Order: sequence, then C-alpha cells, then structure tokens
Amino acid sequence: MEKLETRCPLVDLNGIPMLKQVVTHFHRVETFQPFPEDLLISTYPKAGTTWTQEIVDLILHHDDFEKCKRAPIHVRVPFLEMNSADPAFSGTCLLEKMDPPRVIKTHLPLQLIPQSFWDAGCKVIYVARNPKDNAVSYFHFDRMNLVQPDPGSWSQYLDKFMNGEVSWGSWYDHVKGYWKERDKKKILYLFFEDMKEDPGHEVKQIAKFLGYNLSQRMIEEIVQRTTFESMRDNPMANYSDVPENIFNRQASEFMRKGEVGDWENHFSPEQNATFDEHYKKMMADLPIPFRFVI
Ligand code: PPS
Repeated sequence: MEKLETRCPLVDLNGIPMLKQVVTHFHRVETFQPFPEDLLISTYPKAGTTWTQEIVDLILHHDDFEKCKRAPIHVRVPFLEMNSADPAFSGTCLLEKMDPPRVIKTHLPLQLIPQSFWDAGCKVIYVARNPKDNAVSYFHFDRMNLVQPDPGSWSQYLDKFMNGEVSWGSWYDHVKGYWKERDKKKILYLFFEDMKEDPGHEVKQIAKFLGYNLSQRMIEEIVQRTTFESMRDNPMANYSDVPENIFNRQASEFMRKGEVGDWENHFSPEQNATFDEHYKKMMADLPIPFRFVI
C-alpha cells in the first residue's frame, strides 16, 4: 500500500494548488466514465458537503432509511479526485464498483470537472458557504486532518485563504465558477446558510431537483436525521472511522460546530475590516448573495 503522505505538499494542477496525491492520480478522474444518472455533489471544502451527501442518500432511500447505515458516508458517496495506489482508498475505484445512479463527492472547481460529466448530462448540487465561516472551518480542519498542509496560525491561514493558496485553490474562483454556469448546466446552487435557516425548504428543493415529490412527514424525518447533532452522533456520517493518524481529534473535530457566524469568534476587528475590503473587490464583478449571519 502506498505510504500515506502526511502534511502533503500542494502542487499545481492547471493553475489550482492541489494535494500532490490528487495530482499524481488525476488521470483516473480524466478517464472516469460517468453515467447520465450520476449525481455530483460539488463544494469548496468545508461548505456543507457531508450534510448534503447525507440528505441526498436519505432522499434516494426514503423507502428504507436503514439502508443509509450500510457504510460510512465516504464509501456511500465516494470522493472523485481522492485517489491513491490502494483501490480501497480511491474514489474512482469505489465508484467503478457501484451501479448507477451513483452519488459522487467532488471539490473540483468547475473548470476541472471532466467534460464527460457535462456530455452525459449529469446533475450537480453545488453548496456554497460564506467565506468567513468557510475559512474558519477549513482552518480547524487543516489543524486536524494530517493529510492537509499545516495551516500555521489563524492569521497566517487567513492570508493564505484570501490569496487562494490552499488545497483546491481560491474560494472566490470556486463559488463564481459554478454560479456563472448554473443556468446553462443542470446545477442546483445552494447555500449553507439557507440550509441552516430553513432545512425543510432546502431538503424539499433537493428532492424536487432529484425528481422526488416527498410528503411533508418524510421531509421532516430527513431534516431530523440530518441535524448537526444527529449527524455528529451517527457513526456512518461523522467520519469516526478515520484513524487518529489521519484525523488528529485532539486538534479539532470533523463535526465541529455546524453554525453560521462562528467567524465572529475568530476574526479580529482588523482582520474583519481587511477581509471586507478584499471581499468587496473580489466579488465586484459577480455579487453572489452570501449571508454572514442569519
Ligand atoms: S469536507 O471535508 O469538505 O467534506 O467538509 P464539509 O462536510 O463540506 O464541511 C464540514 C462542515 O460542515 C459542518 N456540518 C454541519 N453543519 C450543520 N448541520 C449538519 N448536519 C452538518 N454536518 C456537517 C461541520 O460541522 C463543518 O463545519 P464547522 O463550522 O467546522 O463545524
């Protein structure tokens, strides 16, 4: 088995800083064969991927929710570009053994999604999170996930996040890339803040996008099963199977807080002012309606 590289360096993939491991095996993503029924759940890291994965799996198995306990979330919904020499730890290898419709996780920016997905007409659910909470969540994740580069101090990390010098690149480019294409492609563009504020509404929207008209009782059941607390306590959704030599839980938890507005506990007034100024400049050409508090 390929030795897992901890604190993996970032290397360039068509202009995007990416974990070396992802780049080494990227040919598998480029040659992957999607089915038209496959669904992509795409996000910038830490924007609500796992939450959406669990919601989608519950919608697809609404006739028997017990089926969602069949395997951990990263096995039920494999991670397209996370590949290694070991097939058991390779998104594309797991996917190739599954029948359609497959649900696929990716953090790839839109321009790196292989053309074959668009040619096949696959649907995409994109989830975006306001950049302040996204940065805080990513910082804590990089402290605990020993595969990711060392984040350094919060202030060093925030600079890197703002400059797009983190795995999967710039938050700005990512959220804008999908926003621009959402009407031309089959992209349902969601916001973490809306999911938190009115989860029932968002679950209903996702179900409709997938072609299901679920009863109100069913929607409420899915909302209950995907609260932060339910997922934190669900061993099939909380990544508790990932060993300590990869997730250092002394540093932080995968299911950390799940809130909107935790950035207020991290940003100093100066950092906040600098960030707001930068955000204004970066989003001037495409004002996506992000909310920083609900
Ligand atoms: S990853 O590693 O990119 O797949 O991470 P991702 O799942 O995108 O993001 C993890 C953050 O989402 C929070 N989370 C939730 N919030 C609310 N409700 C539910 N059900 C839920 N599930 C996961 C998780 O706690 C991380 O956010 P932070 O702010 O760090 O707590």
